[in-house]
Amino acid sequence: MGEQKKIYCPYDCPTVCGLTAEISNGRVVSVRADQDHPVSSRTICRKMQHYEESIYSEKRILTPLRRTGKKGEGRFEPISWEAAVKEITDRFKEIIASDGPEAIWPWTYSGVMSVIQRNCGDAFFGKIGASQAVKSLCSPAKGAAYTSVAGTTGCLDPRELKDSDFYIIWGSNLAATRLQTLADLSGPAGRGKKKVLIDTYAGPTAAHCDAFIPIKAGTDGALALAMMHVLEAEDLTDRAFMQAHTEGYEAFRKTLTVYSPEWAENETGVPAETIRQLARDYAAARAPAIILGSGNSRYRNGGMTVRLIIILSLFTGAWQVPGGGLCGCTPFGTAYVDKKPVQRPDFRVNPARILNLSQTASALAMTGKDAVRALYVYGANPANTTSNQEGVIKGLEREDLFTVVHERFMTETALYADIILPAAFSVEQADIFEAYGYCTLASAPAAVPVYGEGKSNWETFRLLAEAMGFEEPYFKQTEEALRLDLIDQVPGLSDSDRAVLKAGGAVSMPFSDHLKGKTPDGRFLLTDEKLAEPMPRYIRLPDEADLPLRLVAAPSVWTLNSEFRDLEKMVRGRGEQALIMSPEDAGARGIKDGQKVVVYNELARVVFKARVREQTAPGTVVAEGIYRRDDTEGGKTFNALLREYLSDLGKGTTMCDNRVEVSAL
Ligand SMILES: Nc1nc2c(c(=O)[nH]1)N[C@H]1C(S)=C(S)[C@@H](COP(=O)(O)OP(=O)(O)OC[C@H]3O[C@@H](n4cnc5c(=O)[nH]c(N)nc54)[C@H](O)[C@@H]3O)O[C@H]1N2
Ligand SMILES: Nc1nc2c(c(=O)[nH]1)N[C@H]1C(S)=C(S)[C@@H](COP(=O)(O)OP(=O)(O)OC[C@H]3O[C@@H](n4cnc5c(=O)[nH]c(N)nc54)[C@H](O)[C@@H]3O)O[C@H]1N2
Ligand code: SF4
Ligand SMILES: [Mo]
Repeated sequence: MGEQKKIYCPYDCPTVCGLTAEISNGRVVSVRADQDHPVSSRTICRKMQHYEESIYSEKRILTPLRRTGKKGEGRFEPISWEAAVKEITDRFKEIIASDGPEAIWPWTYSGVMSVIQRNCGDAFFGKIGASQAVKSLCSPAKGAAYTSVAGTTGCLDPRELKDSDFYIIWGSNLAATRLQTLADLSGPAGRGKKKVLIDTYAGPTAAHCDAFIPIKAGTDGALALAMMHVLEAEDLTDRAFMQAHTEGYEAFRKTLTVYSPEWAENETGVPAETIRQLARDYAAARAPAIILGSGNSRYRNGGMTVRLIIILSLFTGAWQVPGGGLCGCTPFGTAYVDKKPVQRPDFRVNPARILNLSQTASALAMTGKDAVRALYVYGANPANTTSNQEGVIKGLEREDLFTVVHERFMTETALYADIILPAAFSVEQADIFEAYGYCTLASAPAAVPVYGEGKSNWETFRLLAEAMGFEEPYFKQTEEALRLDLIDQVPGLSDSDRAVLKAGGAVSMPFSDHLKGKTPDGRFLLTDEKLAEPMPRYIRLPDEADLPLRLVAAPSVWTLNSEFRDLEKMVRGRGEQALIMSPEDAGARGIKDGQKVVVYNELARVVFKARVREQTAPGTVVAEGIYRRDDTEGGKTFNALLREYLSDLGKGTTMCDNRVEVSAL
């Protein structure tokens, strides 16, 4: 047996599972669930069970590369780090001199979620004065809505769900994205307790639930309002709680009379009787928990929808009892680790413009003095994760755009780079990990030397800073020194927990106190004067009438955004890019299960394989996962169909809110 070291899953997943890596001759030879981990000791997902295969994959990029072919063609030659750093910083200096620093746009999102590697680019690009970004790819609408109602109050840690007696899983595919939570609900803690899933289609989580309610995409606000209508009409609201702990209840409840279950049936496709029963079951429970995913926030009305669901979670006073209330994400409300020592907002030399990642195609199409002249992509794959894929690729093809991609694999985006820098894997870099779905904190030093010539984000920015002539001591630190410093600064840790983190380990943090409303006056805000829509109400999505179906993005159990597509087993298990549709919608178009179909709107035509499934909400078509462009017909994936709309709150993605039509190929 080789040496054992604790490592952590670095990906954008709520758990940050702990793994034990077996290390032999400086290489990871296997990984398994860390038996000491406060959340994930039982199991880790199938995707991470052979992490070593990704780390030492023959597909991994091992040296810096310079483009020799046309953009997108994929022809590169190896170059040294010295040459790559010189070429990048020479170009940056030229562009700053000719067009100003805002012509440089760093593009990063969630490839690596750990504190140092995710955030360190901000210091470098702030010092340059580069353009900034609205980081909008995931769930800003959900975050903004939660903050509006609950401020920085924490919500339920999933470990508290053992005390709940009724579960509504609302727009979350637990079997893919919250495996540990699903294990709890399906195990002794959840046995005999009713679990209701509300989603647009019966994904893999449905089999674990007692009831499944298919709902038309983007209409959850109507369901929440109708449930509150029933609670009011049948005198099931905890009025004393609402009066004492919320702001705006009396005015809001008067608006509920129009939202009858019959009205909501028409909007949502959920039968009025089902809505009534759900509201009654919810009110009858002592400690009901709403487990809220991000799905229903990714709409032009997503912020409002989330506000309404959070308000519903307050209506019966559930937040007062253990296990009752809302299990969203970020149960600790705010973060444990102060990011400022990593991001260094004080380095920023200008109030640079802020471009939205969900509108990258438009940003790259700007010309003249607004043109983006250099794009620096790290920890992200914009050619396949944001809106208007064709538009993004058109931008990446521009000969006058200098593109650097810091990556581990030859992604769709890397194919368009002028310079590719090889990235390190999480086990090869030091960092701190805040789980966004649990109250846990973890940290680990680098466990093995870097394979090939890869470098961490931190090391890369250090080299670039040196070549730019930046003298700040910040850029001279090692990531390991910074890691230890940051751990020293975490407030409220015991000495022993601090020692565990420094040595490499995970600690449990206190659960949030849900009733200490951390809003300005300690009360939850039903009405919020700071918003364009202070009074919550139903906002019907606009109907692009000629395109009758709404296209929804869902996660795959086999992959995580662009991650794990290097593993053949995952790619095979997942199969072809597929479109899940209801028998009604398929029948009306003469489409049979397994047949090839083309999904189209004014942006693109994309080929999928039809999967006709019962219990898919009519009018809604769903596709799981992000596919490789070269595994699809015509190189177009789901994201080619996404318009650049933004959500009502948080300027976030609307990746579930796009009208399309489908026809047999
Ligand atoms: N295996 C795996 N794990 C992952 C990911 C992955 O891709 N694969 N992604 C990771 C990332 S980046 C994130 S942000 C988290 C997300 O995790 P969660 O926030 O928990 O959300 P998801 O599990 O993605 O589930 C979203 C669900 O919402 C549904 N949905 C869409 N529109 C609506 C609607 O209008 N109403 C309702 N009721 N449901 C709707 C979708 O069909 C989908 O099933 O998971 C992370 N974990
Ligand atoms: N169709 C569709 N589109 C989606 C989604 C969907 O479910 N369906 N999900 C959306 C959501 S919720 C999200 S969060 C976004 C995510 O979108 P992105 O943030 O673009 O994330 P990924 O696609 O996972 O790409 C991350 C890349 O970072 C690289 N990487 C990993 N670790 C490191 C590192 O330490 N350093 C560097 N430099 N690179 C690293 C990986 O190899 C990977 O190629 O996608 C969104 N887009
Ligand atoms: S991807 Fe999610 S479930 Fe899998 S190991 Fe990582 S944190 Fe755990
Ligand atoms: Mo995400």
